[in-house]
Amino acid sequence: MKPLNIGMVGYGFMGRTHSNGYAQANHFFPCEYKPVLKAVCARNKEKAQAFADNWGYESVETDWREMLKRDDIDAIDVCTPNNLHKEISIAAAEAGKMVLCEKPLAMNQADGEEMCQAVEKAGVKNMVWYNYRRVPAVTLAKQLIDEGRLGRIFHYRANFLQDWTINADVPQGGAATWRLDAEAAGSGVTGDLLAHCIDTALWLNGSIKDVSAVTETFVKERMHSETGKKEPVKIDDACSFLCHFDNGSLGLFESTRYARGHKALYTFEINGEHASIRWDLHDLHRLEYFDHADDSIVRGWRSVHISDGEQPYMKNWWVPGLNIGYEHTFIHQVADFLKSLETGEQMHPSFRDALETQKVCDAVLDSAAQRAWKDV
Ligand code: SOE
Repeated sequence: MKPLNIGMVGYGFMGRTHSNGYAQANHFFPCEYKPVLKAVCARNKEKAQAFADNWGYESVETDWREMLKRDDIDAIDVCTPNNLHKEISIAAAEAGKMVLCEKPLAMNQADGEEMCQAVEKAGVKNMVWYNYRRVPAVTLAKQLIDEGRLGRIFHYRANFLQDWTINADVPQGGAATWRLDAEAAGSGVTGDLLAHCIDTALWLNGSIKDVSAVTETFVKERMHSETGKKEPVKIDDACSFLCHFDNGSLGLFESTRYARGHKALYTFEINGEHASIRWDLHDLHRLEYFDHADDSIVRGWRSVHISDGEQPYMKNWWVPGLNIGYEHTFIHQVADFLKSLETGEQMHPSFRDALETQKVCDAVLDSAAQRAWKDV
């Protein structure tokens, strides 16, 4: 087996999901390439060492620039807050490393464009961790749409609802709450949650032409972990937008961190001329499917349990009837990346694909700020 030596920058929640993906992929998806956990990099050496010990990283670095100098590292996994994605990704590409970057790609479209140019100029493999594409039920939705089973698409509806920032005492900034700090995150729910919905939508339903959005920041001031003072909150707590897709369908998207009772409810529904599909992250191994061609006396929504070997990814897992979950999306993403190294095919979503999502996010935020429709 050929080693793929990984150097990871950052070690938070996403560091864990990716590390698990690297550890598991070869067990279930045989491939020429095998990830080797060479180094994890973080400013706090003790914490990085504890992470390395837990996940089996061979070494620890405290300066990512030092990691880029190492000849024993092939790929850099960027798991930092969003404001560091650009600098690290560009430097990694210039050092000839493959770059696997957490979502969203960048703080904005201009930065994303520079990142695309850097990886393309260096000719290095790249991908962005929009993991929900690789939920088997979502991949099956793609297959059904590509087979034409839905026919002409009329409506695309998506929500991503959470409730973890309702308490005004949650600070902005800091390891666990940098997503509330505009300096670190760029935006709020738009870049964090809607970006997932947009990535899936562009993949399933094609490009978005224009958007009309509204955002709200419900808690106007929060303690900043760096200054220790209450500072204005500059991220969007909630964002909803309407859009036209280039295929003529209408889109309706909503995201918030203020939907009491919802921790991470990502749902979408797509209505076509012949059939509709809907999916719900809290029941992620099911795809609901309504086919108008069914015999009318039994016509209705089917709840398809995704565990059969003929369904995407499932032949590599247990036996029919036994389902898999959230962490497997990252295992699938690693497995597909390793396969792309073997076949030489382009991995998706690439930096370029993720730039398309970034463009929609920017248009959404501009639209909300200017109270106007915006072309993407
Ligand atoms: C935010 O709470 C978050 O962890 C996102 O950052 C992830 O991308 C999403 O998958 C789950 O929610």
